[in-house]
Amino acid sequence: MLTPAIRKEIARLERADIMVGIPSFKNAATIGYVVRAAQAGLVQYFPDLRPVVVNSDAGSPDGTGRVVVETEPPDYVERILLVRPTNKLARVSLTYPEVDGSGGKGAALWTIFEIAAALEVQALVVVDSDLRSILPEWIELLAGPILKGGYDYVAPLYSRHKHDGTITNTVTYPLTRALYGLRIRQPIGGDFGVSGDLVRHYLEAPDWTPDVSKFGIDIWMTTTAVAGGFAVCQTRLGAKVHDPKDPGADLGPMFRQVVGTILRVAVANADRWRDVRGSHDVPAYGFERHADPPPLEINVLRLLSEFQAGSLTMASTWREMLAPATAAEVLALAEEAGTVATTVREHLGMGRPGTEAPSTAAMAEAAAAFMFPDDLWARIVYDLIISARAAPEAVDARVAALVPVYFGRVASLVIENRELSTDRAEAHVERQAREFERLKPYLLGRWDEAGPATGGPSTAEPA
Ligand SMILES: Nc1nc2c(ncn2[C@@H]2O[C@H](COP(=O)(O)OP(=O)(O)OP(=O)(O)O)[C@@H](O)[C@H]2O)c(=O)[nH]1
Ligand SMILES: [Mg+2]
Repeated sequence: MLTPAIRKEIARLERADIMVGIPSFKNAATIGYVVRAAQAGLVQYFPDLRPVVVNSDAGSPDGTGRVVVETEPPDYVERILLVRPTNKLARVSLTYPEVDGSGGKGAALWTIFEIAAALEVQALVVVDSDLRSILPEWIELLAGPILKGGYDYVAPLYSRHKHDGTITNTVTYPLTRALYGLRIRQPIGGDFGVSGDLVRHYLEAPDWTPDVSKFGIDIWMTTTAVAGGFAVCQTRLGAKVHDPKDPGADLGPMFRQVVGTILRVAVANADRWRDVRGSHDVPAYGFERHADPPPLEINVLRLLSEFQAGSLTMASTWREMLAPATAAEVLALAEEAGTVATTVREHLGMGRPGTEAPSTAAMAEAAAAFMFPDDLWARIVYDLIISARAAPEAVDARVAALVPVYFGRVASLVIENRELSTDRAEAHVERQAREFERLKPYLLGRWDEAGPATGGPSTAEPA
């Protein structure tokens, strides 16, 4: 599956102990800094190991790969840090092939896994190419637990702005915690440490899908590690500053790929979560960090409007994928979202010529009447697991129909947290996660009711 060019690189490099893998797609503006930070981290913290940096690029037209090859070489790092490493750092940028016809971040990582396995690395560190807050220390923080602590999977801990990380806060964190019993706060953070053993396990996993080739990769890596019984820890990285996204504008496809993947993997791993009750803390590595992440603006009005608009076109899908009581509550709430959206528009005089776009805070204040309850959201997500088991072929369509409902849920959190500090907003994420745990019997009840005849573990083809 590797291209001849990649095979040639592997033959040239032969072996490595530690590898930093960087997936990219049109990141010419930011990847140079990430590469220099990775090089500096390898040279400073692991001067006795054989290090390699691999950029796995989508064939970006903006010259991302060229930036990687032309940025200051490792000797620059040796000069500024006054370190003489035992081994020369190798640096590669290559174009990854698609996996079964699908390209994306996950396909980029598949190539990174193949190279890491071929070079027999002990630790693989993966970092995003749009990071602005990465420091050399991150390489130690992500690889240290593997090389020194015997861990297999290192998930990041960041300080994120209270309105950032909405897919994490509403789905991947509470669901991973309630299903598998592990409080992994950033299961799709994008910056990870992976042991050589776990890399080989990934390459043998039978459940790679087109969504995993895209943004499903992060939750797939985390869940595959957890379900496989690998030793998992977290590491304190400070703030995550990167190209941020407004959930209403940018996150639709990412939501579908992440949530589609978490549902399919949940169905396949029912034996791993059926008997889990409650949850445990996951050990955290690294010194405490206090960092102020940059603020993020969210268009609350747009989220509410999309929720209401969704009810007009997707009501029948909502009724198919949700339990009758859940569907009725969602439809009533969508109507309310429409009413509140109208109030917000009138209150802020929007649509009149010459009026500026209002701030997140102003929109949230005007929409203060809107509330999407925690328990309803938890039952929705659980209903989707049941639906994914009963109709695996309908997962994509149903997760797409969930997007406006998710917008409603995000709007509610932004409104509720509009005046709160990051810590107080965090308490609401915890409250929601406890609600997922409390309602797990609801999931188990529906799962058992459906019985073994309607589905069972999926039978995905090996990748
Ligand atoms: N090779 C490759 N890399 C990709 C592709 N899409 C995204 N990436 C990389 O994956 C990393 C994460 O992508 P982002 O778009 O920043 O997504 P994110 O930071 O996880 O998402 P948010 O937290 O919601 O902002 C970056 O390094 C991207 O360059 C792709 O199609 N191919
Ligand atoms: Mg990013």
